[in-house]
Amino acid sequence: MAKQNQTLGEFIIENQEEFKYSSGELSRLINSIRLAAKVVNHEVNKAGLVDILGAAGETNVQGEDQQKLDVYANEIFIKTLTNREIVCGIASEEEDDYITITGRNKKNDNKYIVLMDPLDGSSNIDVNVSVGTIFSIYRRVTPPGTPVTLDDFLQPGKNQVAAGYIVYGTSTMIVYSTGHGVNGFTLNPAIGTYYLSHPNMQYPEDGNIYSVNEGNYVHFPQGVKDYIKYCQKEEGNRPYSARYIGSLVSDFHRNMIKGGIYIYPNTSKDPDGKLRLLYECNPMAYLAEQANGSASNGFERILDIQPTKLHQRVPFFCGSKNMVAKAEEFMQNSTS
Ligand code: AHM
Ligand code: MG
Repeated sequence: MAKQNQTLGEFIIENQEEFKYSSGELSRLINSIRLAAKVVNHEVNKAGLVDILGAAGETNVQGEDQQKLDVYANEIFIKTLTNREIVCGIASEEEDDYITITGRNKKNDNKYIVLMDPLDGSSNIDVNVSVGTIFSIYRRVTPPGTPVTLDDFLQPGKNQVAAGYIVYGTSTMIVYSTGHGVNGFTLNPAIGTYYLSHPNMQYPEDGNIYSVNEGNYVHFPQGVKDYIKYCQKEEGNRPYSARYIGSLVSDFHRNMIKGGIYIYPNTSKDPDGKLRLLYECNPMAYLAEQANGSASNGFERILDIQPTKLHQRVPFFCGSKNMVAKAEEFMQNSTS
């Protein structure tokens, strides 16, 4: 049960037994993420002060320039989880392949794997706009004590045991779920403690915000074009407001609180969309469903999709239930 004024540390301990496989391992894992997030937060917050902005001179697996803070956040999360020997494998947007963690005695009995986007929306850093970390946690499917395999990572999103994000915004927050609703914790930077500020977060069933990069309109499938026209039509509680930060975590966070839909569809240029299934869409879809929202690729529930590749992309429609259902209706009734 969520209590006001609780710290994240207290909340993790008090709610540990709600988790069906509870052995304390998942709690320790979330604790490690909490710690790494504090370190990254500290660095993100000083981004404007020191000369650490700009591309690090490396290109990631998607062919994108990496910003220095992406590299930094990636290292911090990986180091924190590896040093604590708390997981048996990690996959990250910034790593071509998954990482096997063998532990000091070359054996690893940990049950969990983590997939993450250590710093999403990093093109926003240069202009002082919120960015986020996204994480997704599964139990491994291969036997403990053996090295992880790709099968451990290619699980459908419905197998997630926990997921969450950190938003480095006007305040820094951790929002996560272990399958018992979604709770949000705000960092008090003066003392480095996260307090429960948003217990039991819920998407309103309906909303009046649509979030999509309309600059790509000409490349959108007809169903998305039709849905956008529907959003803009004067009728009932429409036209809706258009709000698009271009930082998934922030757009999702606002829509969950206010009611809205986020769309990153397939386009004629990117037939699978832009966002990554395993460490962007699945964790957000898990949180959306835990908060009474929904997430789809336009035709199918995101959490039901069987992944085939670590860095697979997927069209993404996520938000208030009735809005996602309406967008799906437009997608399914259009021919192109
Ligand atoms: P990134 O992983 O390279 O940061 O890209 C993901 C980001 C999302 O946070 C955001 O919603 C989307 O890309 C914005 O893309 P666009 O600029 O094409 O609208
Ligand atoms: Mg990303």
